Amino acid sequence: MSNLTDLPRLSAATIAALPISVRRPTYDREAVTPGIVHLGIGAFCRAHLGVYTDEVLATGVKDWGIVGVDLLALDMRAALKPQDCLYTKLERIAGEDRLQVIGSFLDILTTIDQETEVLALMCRPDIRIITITVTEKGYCQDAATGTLDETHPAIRADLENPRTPKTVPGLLTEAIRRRREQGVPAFTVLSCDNLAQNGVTARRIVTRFAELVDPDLGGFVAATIAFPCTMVDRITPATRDAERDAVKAGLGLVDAWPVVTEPFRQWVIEDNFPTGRPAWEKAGAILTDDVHPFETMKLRCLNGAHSLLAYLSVLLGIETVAEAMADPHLPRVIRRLWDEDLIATVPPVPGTDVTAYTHDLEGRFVNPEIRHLTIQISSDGSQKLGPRWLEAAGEILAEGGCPKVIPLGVAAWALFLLRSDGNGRTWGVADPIAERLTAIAAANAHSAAALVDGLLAVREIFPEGVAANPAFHAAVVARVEAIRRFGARGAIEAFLAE
Ligand code: CS2
Repeated sequence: MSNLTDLPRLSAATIAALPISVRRPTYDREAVTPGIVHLGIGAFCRAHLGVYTDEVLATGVKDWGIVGVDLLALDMRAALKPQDCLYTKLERIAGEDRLQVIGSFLDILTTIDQETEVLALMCRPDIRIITITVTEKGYCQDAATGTLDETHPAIRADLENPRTPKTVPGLLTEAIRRRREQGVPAFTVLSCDNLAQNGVTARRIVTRFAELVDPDLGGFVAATIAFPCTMVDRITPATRDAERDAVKAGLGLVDAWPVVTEPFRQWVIEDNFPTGRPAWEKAGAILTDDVHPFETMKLRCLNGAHSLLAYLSVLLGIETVAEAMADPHLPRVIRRLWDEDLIATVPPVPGTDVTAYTHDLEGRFVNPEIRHLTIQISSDGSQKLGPRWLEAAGEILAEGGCPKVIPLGVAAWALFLLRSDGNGRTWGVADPIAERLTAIAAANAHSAAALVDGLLAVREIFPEGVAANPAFHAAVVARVEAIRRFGARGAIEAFLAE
């Protein structure tokens, strides 16, 4: 942590001292009241939801402030409360830093020691939307089927004690139950996570959880609660001390936890808010009837390429996406992923040429000012492989084809699970089922076929139609063998020569 003591802290009291070049809330924050509770306050939602909402508040709207809830962690509240929940958004692009102080978060709570307050807040009539960014794993779903994982230990614990929930499905269900009991109109649940059909997934998970608590409540959730889908996009890596220092220099004040992000942002939202919503379109969001094509394009083309770069980069010892894009081979590999596998699987996207979109992605990925760690993107593969690669693979296989590049990605992921390049370089595997995956990989490391058999049998990740396809299986085995025999670099070169 950088030295936080030598300058005053960013806060409502010190904000007037900011240099003129730093944008800040132009509205009276004291007059803003909460309308949104956000579950899972991390960097991404502060660079995305927080910024869009800040711009809406700047239009004079007063009743759509946000209260953030840190789930089972204390650090965001500890960082932001002393600065009146103000924080800096640092937008970085070659040679240029743009600083803006965001004011849309009014308070931060944590479920660690404020469980009662969090549930009481979620039941307030003025709270009309619950937004969520808890990453894929926060939905406690079985990734292959999308249904609630009823064997998940945290879900089981919440089902045993549904009045004191810890999980997102548990918290939402209990708040919905109490609002119903108290005669408070329902809220809308807005998932802002990178899941295919995130609203549909949230609805399925919460409805099932509620049904298990009480079948009548399950019916109530299904009949009354809106779960619009969204596509969210903004590359926002974890903040480092160097960036805290850059913000400190730019503000002349200390911000304990700024967010660093690229200039690009996109938000496509299904316009289904029976309880009202902020006019996010005033900040550039696209409100539409059908998010599906946008989300498929983003999850497959952006996130799918990110994951391929990430696993190959970890094997090659490349630390960031920008460095991967400076590699002589990797940009050509993701170009082939797009051109040969993914673009054809994306349905028509209104107003967007998907090939042009992938060229724009190249421009975003090369940004050297955004140090997006490949090891960070490698996390939670069990949750990410499905929406990013395997759904597309399943569609290609169902039509009688075989994906050309996705098997290389699956092979790289399989070898990544071995946690070592065999020459002394090691890394960690972060995944909700890391223990199981790394044990399968280690036990089958003796042969490419055994390794692939072992991993493709993990049904929560690989749907039957993909796992049981002989052509797909053989393609992954061939890629694993090539990486083993020639090293990741040699195998990539050979692949590019095909
Ligand atoms: C990344 C995403 O970490 C990851 O898995 O692919 O966080 C990505 O940066 C965002 O979805 C961009 O909108």
